[in-house]
Amino acid sequence: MEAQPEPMPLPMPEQAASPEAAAPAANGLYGEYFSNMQLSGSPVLMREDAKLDFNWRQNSPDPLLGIDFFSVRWSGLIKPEYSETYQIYTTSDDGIRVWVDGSLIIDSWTKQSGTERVGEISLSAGQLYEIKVEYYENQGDARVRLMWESASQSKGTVPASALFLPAGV
Ligand SMILES: [Ca+2]
Repeated sequence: MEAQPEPMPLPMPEQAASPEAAAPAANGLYGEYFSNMQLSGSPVLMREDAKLDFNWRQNSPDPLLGIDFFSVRWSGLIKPEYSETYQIYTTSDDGIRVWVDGSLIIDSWTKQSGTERVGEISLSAGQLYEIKVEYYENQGDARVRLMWESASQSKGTVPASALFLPAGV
């Protein structure tokens, strides 16, 4: 009997060869924009936002929306660098609420101008946690920013490198 020929390794596409293939591919969060303040009905705009650091002032995020009375839901995953308690901060005009890993850590669904809020959660380095941010603009100025801080990390906007689109987007 002849020896079985060595099987030829097939060239694999880059993605299939990587164990990370199932992981979210792109950085940022997935934004659904609604032309009302209640996140109700179908979003009029869906887009990827690399990070949440917007100051729309008295303008609109997009011509599809008005300058007032809109709302946005961002969803995706957040990956911390350290195993520590994190402070999650928002600055928003107007209302905001933030869930991380299913916990509502900031709950400020109210009319307000440029107010900072903070919530706290313990996270483990390198793990992907679900994050959801809901926001609405009533009238006048509109802004929203998502920041974080921990013992090893100074306060700053959560960078795109720590944010991932939800699966299936
Ligand atoms: Ca406002």
